[in-house]
Amino acid sequence: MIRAFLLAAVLVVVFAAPAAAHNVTAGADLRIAQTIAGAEVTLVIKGTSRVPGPLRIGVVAYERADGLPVSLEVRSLTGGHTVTGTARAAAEPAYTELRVEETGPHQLTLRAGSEVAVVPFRVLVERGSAGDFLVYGGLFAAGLLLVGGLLTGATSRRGPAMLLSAGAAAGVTVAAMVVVFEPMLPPGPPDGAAPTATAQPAGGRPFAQARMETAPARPAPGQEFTLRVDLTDGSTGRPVDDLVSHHEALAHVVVTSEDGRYFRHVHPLRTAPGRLEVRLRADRPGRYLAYAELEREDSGGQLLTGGFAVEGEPAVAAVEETVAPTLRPAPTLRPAAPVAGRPATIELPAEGRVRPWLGMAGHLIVRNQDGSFLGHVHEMGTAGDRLRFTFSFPRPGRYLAWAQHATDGRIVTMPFTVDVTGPGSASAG
Ligand SMILES: [Cu+2]
Repeated sequence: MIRAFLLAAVLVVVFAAPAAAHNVTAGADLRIAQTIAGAEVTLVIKGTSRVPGPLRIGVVAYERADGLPVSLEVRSLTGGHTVTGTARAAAEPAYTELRVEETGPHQLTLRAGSEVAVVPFRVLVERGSAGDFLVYGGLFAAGLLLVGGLLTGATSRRGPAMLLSAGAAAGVTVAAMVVVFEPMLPPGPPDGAAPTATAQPAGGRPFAQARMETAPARPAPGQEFTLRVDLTDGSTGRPVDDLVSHHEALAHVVVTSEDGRYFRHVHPLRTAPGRLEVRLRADRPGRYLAYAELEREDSGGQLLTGGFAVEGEPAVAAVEETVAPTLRPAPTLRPAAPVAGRPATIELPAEGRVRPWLGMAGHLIVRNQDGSFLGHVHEMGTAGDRLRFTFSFPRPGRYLAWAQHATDGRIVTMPFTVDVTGPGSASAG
């Protein structure tokens, strides 16, 4: 009987579905960076433990976003129940409470300025685990049997009293065993989880294929345009709509001009299934390179590339872009002449108080001159007002690099170049 019970419990946990992508659970908040209305924000949906109950949603301001009004709409995709509210972006946002009626798939529609993003997510609530059931069940049964044993013992019927006490001991043993072994077992699926996929391709889902284009097709300098990334599944050709939040965003898009004077690190909005869009402006004509870093559920991270051209006379604002980089101190490199294929340390002072952004203190993005290589690493956890990165440049040559961190109301971008020597050449040390 007990063995059957334990076996059933083990089967329940072994066949439990793995946790899915955009989940709002009791333990974890869902954080998604968005570039919207010319501002950089992070949408936060707080984890919830009670459904029906309030879902708390806030908008953290990072750049040109303080006080930005955002309208919110949460809709249940199973019941259709819809609630609306408003939020204001702030460094420490006040959370808007929207009541959800059920667990399962939902979508959040976010509107700011003239832009709209639709973020799919799941509301999950942890069920009591099979282990909890066994612990409480075991203790409850033990308690009943013990009382029974004492009562029968008191009426001096030895045989039945022994039997009941033995049962009580077994109940306590089951409970104790579960307490000891349960931490080693994976938790069961929470309420509202996606049903386990039956036909999962072996080795995970294929990588997404991207088509990157701009609207209008030939943006003019100084004119706002939309960079659109359409993602399709390589095998089925259908839109890819299963991106997982990866470093707190559905996709990280880096756009640079060929010469590296233009740099944007943005977080496009999901505007339709498989479609990501971000509004940009470039002040100089020329060729631009775009990279999208994203992760498909059950597939791993990938880097997609594309490009577009800006045509026409340079816009007036183009002047300011070239001034800023020359004012910054050069970073400290160790070794002073980095060698291809070996780790180099890059250290530079932060500008102001460092606020975590995208889950990290600092980000370093590195591109080679022709744009065929793009690397991205994170700050090493240096205390104080310095940022330190370790990066292994793949080949000799000149690299364009941008170190980024968030501070109060602003994202600081520090561009610099690094010359990397081959392993054979003498190091200037
Ligand atoms: Cu990013």
